[in-house]
Amino acid sequence: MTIEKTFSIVKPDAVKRNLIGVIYQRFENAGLKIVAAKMLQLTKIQAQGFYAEHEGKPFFDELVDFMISGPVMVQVLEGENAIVRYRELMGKTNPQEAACGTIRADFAISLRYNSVHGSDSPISAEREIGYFFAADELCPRSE
Ligand code: IDP
Repeated sequence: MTIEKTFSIVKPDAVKRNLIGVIYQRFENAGLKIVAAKMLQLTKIQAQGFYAEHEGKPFFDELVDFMISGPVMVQVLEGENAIVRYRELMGKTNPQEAACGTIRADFAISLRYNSVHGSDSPISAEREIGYFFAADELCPRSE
């Protein structure tokens, strides 16, 4: 059994539509524990740095503009195989390709306005958690 931590964002389109609670419910129903969380208004520099791997792609500037268009919720989720399991719970990037019952199939508006982010690998999870949280902001939940 591998207990992992993964990084998650409830993106501005979902925060604007008052979907924080229902999306958090999906995390908890799936057995993922929230071990850190906060609401943030990202700066342009923060959003550009977070999505640095996409710099130069045609959708980069609009992605950054979207991510700073309103507050986001950032959180760390913990659980068995949390990284892959949370990616499955979110569904594919494009909601039209996302499996029924996934967060993106149920709530996303479009490929860009797709409601949630989740780390895609252990290396990304470590980088992304560290990008937004200090180590002492994570609460152990071993119960
Ligand atoms: P992911 O969020 O499923 O990991 P990535 O490929 O890392 O997907 O893309 C990051 C984000 O950029 C997506 O979640 C989506 O909001 C946006 N995005 C990705 N590809 C496109 C595109 O082709 N057009 C518009 N936005 C895109």
